[in-house]
Amino acid sequence: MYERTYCMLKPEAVAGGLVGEILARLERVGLVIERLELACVTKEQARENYVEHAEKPFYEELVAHITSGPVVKMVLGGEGAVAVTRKLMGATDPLEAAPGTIRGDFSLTLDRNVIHGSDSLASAEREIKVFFPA
Ligand code: 3AN
Repeated sequence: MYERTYCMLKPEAVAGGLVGEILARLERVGLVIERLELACVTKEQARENYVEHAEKPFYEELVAHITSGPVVKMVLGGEGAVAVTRKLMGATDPLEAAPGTIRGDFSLTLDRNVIHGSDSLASAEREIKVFFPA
C-alpha cells in the first residue's frame, strides 16, 4: 500500500554534512521525497513529536537536543514507506544498529543517532501534521 511517513535528519546529521548521503540512501530504494525542508524545530513541535517519552528521564535532553540546530524535515512516500524507512534507519541504539543501516554507519550513541522516522502509520499522520501544518 502506498503510504507516507515522516522523517527527520537530526541536528548532528546537518552539522556533520551527512544530509546528501542519507537522502541518497532513502531515494535509492525508491522512496519519493514529497516534502523537504531545512528548518529549526520549535520546543512545542519537539514536545509533541516525543510525547510518548514525556515521562522518561531523557525527555528534556531529547527536546533540548532536537531544538539545538537546524534539522531536515521530510515526508517520504512509497509502498510500505514507514517500515522501509525504519529498516534503512536501523536500531535505535547505534551499538545495535547493523552495519549498512544509517544509524549503524553514521552514529555512535543513542542521544546522537542522526535520524528520526515514524514508527507507525498513526505516528506518521500525527507527525506530518505537527511538522507540516496545512
Ligand atoms: P526511534 O527514534 O528509533 O523511534 P524511540 O522513539 O524509542 O526510537 O526514541 C526516540 C529518541 O529518543 C531516539 N532517537 C533517541 O535519540 C532518544 N532515546 C531513546 N532512548 C533513549 C535513552 N535511553 N537515552 C537517551 N536517549 C534516548
